[in-house]
Amino acid sequence: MSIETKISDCMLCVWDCGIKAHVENGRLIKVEGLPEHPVTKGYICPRGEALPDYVYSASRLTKPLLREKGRLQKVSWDVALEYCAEKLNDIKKKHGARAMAVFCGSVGVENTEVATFARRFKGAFGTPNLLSVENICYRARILARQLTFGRYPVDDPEYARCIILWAHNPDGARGMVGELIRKKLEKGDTELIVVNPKRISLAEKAYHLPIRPGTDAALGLAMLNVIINEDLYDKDFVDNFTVGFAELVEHVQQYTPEWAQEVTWLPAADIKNVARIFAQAKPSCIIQGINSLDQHRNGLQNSRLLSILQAVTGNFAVPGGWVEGPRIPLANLSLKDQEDPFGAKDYPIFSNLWGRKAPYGIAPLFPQAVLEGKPYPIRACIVTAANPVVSFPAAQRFKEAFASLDFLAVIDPFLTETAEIADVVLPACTFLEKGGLSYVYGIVHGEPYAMIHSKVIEPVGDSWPDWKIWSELGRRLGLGKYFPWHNDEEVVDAFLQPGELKDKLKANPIGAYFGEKQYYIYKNQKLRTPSGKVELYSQTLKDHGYDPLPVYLEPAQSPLNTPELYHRFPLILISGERAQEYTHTQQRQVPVLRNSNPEPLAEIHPVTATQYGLMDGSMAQIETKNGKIKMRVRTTKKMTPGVVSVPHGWSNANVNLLVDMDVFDPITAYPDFNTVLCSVAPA
Ligand SMILES: Nc1nc2c(c(=O)[nH]1)N[C@H]1C(S)=C(S)[C@@H](COP(=O)(O)OP(=O)(O)OC[C@H]3O[C@@H](n4cnc5c(=O)[nH]c(N)nc54)[C@H](O)[C@@H]3O)O[C@H]1N2
Ligand SMILES: Nc1nc2c(c(=O)[nH]1)N[C@H]1C(S)=C(S)[C@@H](COP(=O)(O)OP(=O)(O)OC[C@H]3O[C@@H](n4cnc5c(=O)[nH]c(N)nc54)[C@H](O)[C@@H]3O)O[C@H]1N2
Ligand code: SF4
Ligand SMILES: [Mo]
Repeated sequence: MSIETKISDCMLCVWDCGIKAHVENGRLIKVEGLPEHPVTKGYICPRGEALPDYVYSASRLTKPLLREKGRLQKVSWDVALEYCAEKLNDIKKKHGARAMAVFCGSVGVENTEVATFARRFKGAFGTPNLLSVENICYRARILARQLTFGRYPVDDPEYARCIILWAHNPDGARGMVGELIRKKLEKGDTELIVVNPKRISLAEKAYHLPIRPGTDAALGLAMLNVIINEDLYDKDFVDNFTVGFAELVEHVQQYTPEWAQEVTWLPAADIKNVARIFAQAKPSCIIQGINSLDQHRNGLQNSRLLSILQAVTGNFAVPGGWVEGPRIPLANLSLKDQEDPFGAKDYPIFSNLWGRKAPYGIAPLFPQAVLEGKPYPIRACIVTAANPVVSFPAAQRFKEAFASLDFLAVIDPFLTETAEIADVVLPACTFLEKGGLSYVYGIVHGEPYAMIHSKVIEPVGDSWPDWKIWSELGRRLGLGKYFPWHNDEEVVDAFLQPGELKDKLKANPIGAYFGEKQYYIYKNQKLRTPSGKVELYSQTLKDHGYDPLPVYLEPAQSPLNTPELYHRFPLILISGERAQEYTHTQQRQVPVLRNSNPEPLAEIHPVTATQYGLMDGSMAQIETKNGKIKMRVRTTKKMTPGVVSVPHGWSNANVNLLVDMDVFDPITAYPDFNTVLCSVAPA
């Protein structure tokens, strides 16, 4: 018997935690954290610990599947790929290359190989249409920060004296950040403020503001009102390094804490206190959650507000504030598009900010392109590393769109709900079954760190690495010259140009830093905004017809905006708080994780539950104007009365059947996953 320990990292989510993988006779038996990893320092979450059960899950795909006589049947790679090539060629002949779209999910955003090969393939095939979860996640905050700072700084909480967890619960979504904050609280070296309709566990030790969902802009504007009128801003920074302060001063006068009290359900006194603590602590750091602020009809402006709060208090590019790191110097393996993807011209800031082109189209417009042929018909799609039939809003319409295509292929290690309706399913191996490159900077935290991730086990069954699937499909379409690679090492070499970083990574199995965080950059260089300074007032937004300074917009569905709807649906639904057992729609098949979190639970305040005839543990029907689902109730005093929090990613009770796409942020096309009016009743 031989047990080997391999050093690698977990690529199930953005953290890329260092791992020690114990392998017995070629089989993964145990995974532990890697204490020597300088960023993750031995941390892994329950999903990381469960990796052996995940890779050997009975529901792994082990052979390609092809739909024959209505049913998906196992076939050889040759048969599956030949079929794909034939169909794709047909569609190209009939409708042009742009009638094919590639759809890439969250794993793809975080995994360089998965995303890059999807992009390279669509370029080689000749379609501009790459759709991505970045159409509903994260890109909006990047844009908001670029519009303000010319670059994308991220939170640097380690040195902060005041942290605001704003629409974010790190215990589910970013476990390591939760640990860091707890350590800092124990040492007494930070204040903690939590802005969340739920009293999350970290809120027990914090100044908690249980805000009405969707009213964060009102809070942010009122905080600015206090900070400016009480002279708590950083005068030196504002005078020397920003533009638009005079306009901001005038603009925020209307947004008093007393006004915000009515809108947010938060006492004016608390708003004032929190503004003072945040401005005076120095350095201060807002840790912004993603869903509830960006995924809103006013999402980009919400994110802009947080940038402005960081800026006027002098917390940009300082240790403990927001800071940017260098970009990893990788070869660009994407191919140039001949035209813009669909939707680009309707969302010009999202698609092309100052010549920085987004590499993808507008995914929320996908059902319209397929079902109505607008702006032109999409007839084929290859979905990789995504499960949009469950994960996207207006799930029913997305499903209808996918089902009505002339050709749908899915590349995934598992038979997802999206794969179940495909013509062809191509089994990808997981990250543990291939070598690759992993790096984290820019996604979640400011550590510019990379690793050549080593292969831990051989691919399960007849699954293949993503690069190989795209390359073999490319070869069958006569596009082989774009895919000259034959193994994992050649692919890593293609990303890493010869040079210092490549040598360092090859010499260090644990990985290496590729640069340092960039503090005080504004002092000796112009920022990459048109003015060269921090833009509190955005002329770019104004030129495009949007508000140059963030304003408050009442949620699209609300007691004030839609009183009739409110009469039928008197509660506010928020969705998608993360659980540490699961990534979105994944891992429900892993027994140890499922035992720990067996079913979706709707969280409701006990008084609200009683009002609607529900008790802890009872089954409820949750209904919105879009549909209904059934789910058990968990009553908790942690939830603000009148608010219902529902997890996402459960196919048997899919909250995205309740969420629609009527409400787009006009700048980013992001849907609204929160602030949906709902009712609850015993099921
Ligand atoms: N375990 C796990 N981790 C993950 C993921 C996963 O699927 N599983 N997904 C990753 C991805 S892709 C993403 S985008 C991130 C998401 O990361 P985040 O968006 O930060 O998600 P959470 O922190 O879980 O949830 C958001 C919190 O906001 C609160 N909230 C809801 N509505 C509002 C509102 O209107 N205002 C305010 N102030 N608060 C509100 C909710 O109560 C909840 O506690 O997580 C990442 N991390
Ligand atoms: N209501 C509501 N809906 C939401 C959210 C919410 O908060 N509320 N959050 C949204 C957000 S922020 C996001 S990012 C999306 C996520 O949406 P998706 O990306 O669609 O969700 P996942 O379930 O993570 O799908 C990833 C798929 O990749 C597969 N996979 C894993 N490893 C590999 C690999 O190496 N190669 C390939 N080819 N496939 C692999 C997994 O098996 C899984 O099927 O969900 C969104 N949906
Ligand atoms: S799933 Fe868990 S162990 Fe894996 S990278 Fe994410 S946080 Fe780390
Ligand atoms: Mo996301």
